[in-house]
Amino acid sequence: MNKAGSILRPVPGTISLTAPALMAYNLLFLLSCIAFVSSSSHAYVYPPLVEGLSFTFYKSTCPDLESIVRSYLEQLFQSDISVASGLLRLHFHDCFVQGCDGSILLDGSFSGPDEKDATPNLTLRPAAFKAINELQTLITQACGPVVSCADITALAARDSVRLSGGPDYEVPLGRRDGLSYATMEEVLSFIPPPTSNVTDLIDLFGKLDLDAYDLVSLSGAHTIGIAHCASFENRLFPAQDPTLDQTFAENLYLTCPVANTSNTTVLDVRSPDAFDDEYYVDLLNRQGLFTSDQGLYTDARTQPTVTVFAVDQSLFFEKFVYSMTKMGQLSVLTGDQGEIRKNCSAINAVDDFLWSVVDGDGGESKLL
Ligand code: HEM
Ligand SMILES: *[C@@H]1O[C@H](CO)[C@@H](O)[C@H](O)[C@H]1NC(C)=O
Ligand SMILES: *[C@@H]1O[C@H](CO)[C@@H](O)[C@H](O)[C@H]1NC(C)=O
Ligand SMILES: *[C@@H]1O[C@H](CO)[C@@H](O)[C@H](O)[C@H]1NC(C)=O
Ligand SMILES: *[C@@H]1O[C@H](CO)[C@@H](O)[C@H](O)[C@H]1NC(C)=O
Ligand SMILES: CC(=O)N[C@H]1CO[C@H](CO)[C@@H](O)[C@@H]1O
Repeated sequence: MNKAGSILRPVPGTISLTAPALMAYNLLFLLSCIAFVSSSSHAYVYPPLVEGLSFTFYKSTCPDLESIVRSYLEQLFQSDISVASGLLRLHFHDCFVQGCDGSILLDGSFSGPDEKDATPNLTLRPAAFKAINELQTLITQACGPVVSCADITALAARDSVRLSGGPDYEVPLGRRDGLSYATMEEVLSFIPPPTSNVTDLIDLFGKLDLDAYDLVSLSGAHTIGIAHCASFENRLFPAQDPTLDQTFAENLYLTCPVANTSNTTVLDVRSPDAFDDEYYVDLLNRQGLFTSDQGLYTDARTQPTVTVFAVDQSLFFEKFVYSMTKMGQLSVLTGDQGEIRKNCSAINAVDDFLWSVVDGDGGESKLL
């Protein structure tokens, strides 16, 4: 837990965190929370659940759901751990654009441009979409068409975190799948560019009722995964961003010698595949990759949280679980809203739909 050595070395000016400060932080965090759920491994604190979602939603209709997802991903990650970061990011993009309704998964063949084709989504990984579709096939074989693609995406994100070494938390379930595509305009206005400063980010997160503390903890997802040069080139060309650590910058120039290459590098230089708090240690060392990452340490409003997470991984995990659960409930469809997609890549055909109405699952309102 004590990373003081690595933190203090390249940082000009020492940050000292007293035990009382940490305790106050913990207390503040606990006081601001409502629901407790205990799992075998750890009890996390969750925000209030949206009406219609519950931790036991599929208990009778698909009791093996979570073990199906977990064991499929365990196997997949053994051959390719990089899909984990792809799946985590998929859930983020799904939730930020018109709510966690699985619309990110839709192929564009139905009614125009889909979330996958919009600019920030150019870099979503095909392997992650494939994993969701394969999971859905397995789940449908076991339980019938009862589990939404939005829920599968949320569970896959949780297991990606867990299987990369992060917290094992419970996911409220019961989301329904959306019936419409997000427009390119919506995608561009809700997925922040990596060149964002903290003011931009706080404003955007605020529109979704996420606060600056959520911003810092959710950005911790950048503890796994990769980025293309295009996402951080603004810090290299035409001139080097003075907030970059010099050695780190030199290595970035090796990966991206000129603008417009398609090379990639890892988001967390210390432990690229491990879900841990080293991302925050990177920031303290001026080794954050994006302007949006490094700004969290430069900006006085978010710096204290970065500093605390860098030395207290358990607190980061607790807060990450809390913020992920908030994010995972953004504008969800529940009850008889939306549908349970038969194919995560496509809105159900009209005959599927009529079938489900005849079958009495109460979806009449969808005709409108
Ligand atoms: C705070 C605002 C955020 C910005 C500006 C941002 C931006 C980006 C960008 C530009 C990339 C790299 C794309 C590429 O070049 O390939 C990326 C990757 C990633 N982001 Fe974020 N992101 C943000 C928040 C989040 C959140 C909230 C999550 C999840 C909870 C997340 C999870 C990820 C993951 C896991 C990757 C790696 C993907 C991979 O390896 O394929 N990000 N992000
Ligand atoms: C943040 O960036 C926006 C543009 O995205 C700019 O208008 C604003 O002045 C910047 N704010 C600060 C404090 O740098
Ligand atoms: C990055 O791309 C350039 C040109 O596309 C290539 O010459 C260079 O070797 C690449 N560097 C790395 C580290 O992959
Ligand atoms: C990179 O490519 C874009 C167009 O794709 C171009 O506008 C820009 O000038 C290029 N940048 C450099 C440094 O070559
Ligand atoms: C699911 O929908 C997509 C997009 O319409 C289609 O390409 C794919 O073949 C479908 N998959 C199955 C198993 O029907
Ligand atoms: C602006 C931009 O880069 N748009 C791209 C988004 O992604 C699709 C493919 O997924 C590309 O065709 C677009 O050019």
